[in-house]
Amino acid sequence: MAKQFNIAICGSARVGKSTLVNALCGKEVAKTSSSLCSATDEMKKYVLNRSCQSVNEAASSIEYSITVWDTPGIESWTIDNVQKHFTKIMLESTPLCMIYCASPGSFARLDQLQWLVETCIKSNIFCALVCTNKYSGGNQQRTQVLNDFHSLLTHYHTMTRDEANIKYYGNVALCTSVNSIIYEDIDIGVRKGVEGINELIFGIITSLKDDKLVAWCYTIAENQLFWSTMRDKVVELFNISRPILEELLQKHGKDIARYLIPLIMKAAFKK
Ligand SMILES: Nc1nc2c(ncn2[C@@H]2O[C@H](COP(=O)(O)OP(=O)(O)OP(=O)(O)O)[C@@H](O)[C@H]2O)c(=O)[nH]1
Ligand SMILES: [Mg+2]
Repeated sequence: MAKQFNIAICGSARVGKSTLVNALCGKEVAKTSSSLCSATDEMKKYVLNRSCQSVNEAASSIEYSITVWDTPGIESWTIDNVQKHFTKIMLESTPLCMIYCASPGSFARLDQLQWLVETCIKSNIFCALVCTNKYSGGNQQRTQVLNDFHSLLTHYHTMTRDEANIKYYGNVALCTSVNSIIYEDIDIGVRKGVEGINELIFGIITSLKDDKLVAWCYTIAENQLFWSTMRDKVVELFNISRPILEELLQKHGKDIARYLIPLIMKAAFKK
């Protein structure tokens, strides 16, 4: 039977939750919308089934089933709404990670976020608080969102690292800002490329362990850009032998994730 994992994506309406899911997975799994009506008006789930050859026993394979829950963008998230949706996800199985999205200037709902973060930390669910669509508001608004995230998270853990625009709070949480797709404002001649996605994926990799780490790697397995850009960092983090990697690369070609994930698995379970 497949090992089951959940990932919960939460946040207000139209902040860029579905766009972030697609950017992380490296393919279109979630429907997005530029209209003012919510594209995600009910709880959506995307199931990713992966199987991998066990590194130790050549004959057996391990199955992972990861469900990404894209929660509806509720206009005015009441605490009841948040609790109802999140409790439903928790009942299915404990999420390995909760990703909370807020865009600059989006209605700050810190009281509900506090409940969410507290619930996650108590249940050992890693929290990634993300300022999405970072160029959609001014610098000041973006800083405000990040400051709110920071002050909330410091209630639960001191900040332990600040790297590549990501603040880490032990192995319980991180916060950062991203631009999931190209941002363009023709009127003022501004164009910004995708930012922070690879770093966020890598940040979550450094924060998870064991099966949760493997499940996260499978979630983003098809994100070729991540694996090709961040390959060296991943290799360094898990102390993977470069000659072995080169040999596999020659044999199997470009699908880096296919052979790198089993090596990550081996390293993760050895630790
Ligand atoms: N340039 C840019 N646009 C973004 C980004 N994130 C979201 N958008 C745009 O913002 C709009 C809403 O994005 P969605 O991903 O549908 O937002 P959502 O939170 O899933 O919305 P609902 O499901 O309706 O609550 C879309 O037009 C996206 O293209 C981003 O990082 N950069
Ligand atoms: Mg959506």
